[in-house]
Amino acid sequence: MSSCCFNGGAGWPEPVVRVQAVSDTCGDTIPDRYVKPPSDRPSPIPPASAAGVAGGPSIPVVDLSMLDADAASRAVAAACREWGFFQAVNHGVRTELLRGARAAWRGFFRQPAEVRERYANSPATYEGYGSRLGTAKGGPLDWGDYYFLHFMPQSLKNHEKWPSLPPSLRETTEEYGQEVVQLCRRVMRLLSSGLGLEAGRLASAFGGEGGEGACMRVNFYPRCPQPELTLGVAAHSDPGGMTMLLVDDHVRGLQVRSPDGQWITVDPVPDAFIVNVGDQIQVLSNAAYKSVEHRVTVSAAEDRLSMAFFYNPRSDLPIAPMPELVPPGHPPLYPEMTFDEYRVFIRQRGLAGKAQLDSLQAKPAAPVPDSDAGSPSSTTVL
Ligand SMILES: O=C(O)CCC(=O)C(=O)O
Repeated sequence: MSSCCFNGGAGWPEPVVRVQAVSDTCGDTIPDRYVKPPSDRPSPIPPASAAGVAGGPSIPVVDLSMLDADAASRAVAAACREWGFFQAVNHGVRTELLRGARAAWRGFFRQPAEVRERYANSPATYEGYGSRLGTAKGGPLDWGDYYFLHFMPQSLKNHEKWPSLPPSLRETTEEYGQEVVQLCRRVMRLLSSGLGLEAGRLASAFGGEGGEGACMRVNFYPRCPQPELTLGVAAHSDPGGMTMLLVDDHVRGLQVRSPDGQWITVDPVPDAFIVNVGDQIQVLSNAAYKSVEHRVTVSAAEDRLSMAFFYNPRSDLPIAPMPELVPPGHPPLYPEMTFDEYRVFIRQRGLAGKAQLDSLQAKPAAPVPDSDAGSPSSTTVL
């Protein structure tokens, strides 16, 4: 294989192979490292309208332009209590901006390998162009490359670490991030009201507007000759506060665990955001809102791009169930832990569906030493 496929060194335990290069060279058979155990493999994906149009279960669609704020808050809260996910339409982020951001990032993944490799990431910070999560030598790999960057706090944001090609990317990503942060703040107010709390309560638990954290992972899933054997991202819940996901309108891939435990394929509504609750909001809401497992399937016919914008609490604030939500006479469901501590906890145990959060339930928080490379505040890529 040519050197363009590798990013040797840089702190990884073995050379990093770009999935784009594997897709171009592997023919009809994917390498073993990408093959999932039978229990994790996706079942055949039904054709595009089967879930939505044929009336199968699906994540709710919420129109955020509703004038009645109580109705909007009830709809968002109901979706997050039951599914932990919804699609937000009329969300206020300009259509030309989100289409421009998607196009700019597609443009990056179409750059020649030597341009992309200028931004190759390392496990110390994960910032930049990457192809793996975790540092276990010989560990399983997902069928996807990604780009990870920080947006907030300002002290972690560095445009120089964002791709300079295509030329529109930095400015478009900056504008896009600013509008998505406004949307996150609005949804936080709806989520607060939906818990019967004052609208700013969740935001203050996150450190107040301006104190929050935000980062973005742009995923690129190349075409895959054996999509039934692998996943673009293995099952996980998001460790942070809330995720605003923008996906390709015409390629399906996201699967969400339904309330009755089935994997449901999401039919994307064009230009909608797929919003989901992360572990920190599950903790703060004392499990009223659910941080639900999801995963990504890949396609033999088309590549797919998605942009996951993670909106998080300030990383050094203690996060615990809000006392107003803990029934008298019952202990809170989770121990107090900062988001920094939680990320270290996850990094030490690896990604395992919902296992991390479940393992914390009703147990005292064990102090977790940070033995990994890099600072925990800059390492979460999920
Ligand atoms: O690509 C998708 O649809 C979802 C991506 C995702 O779950 C993630 O980046 O954490």
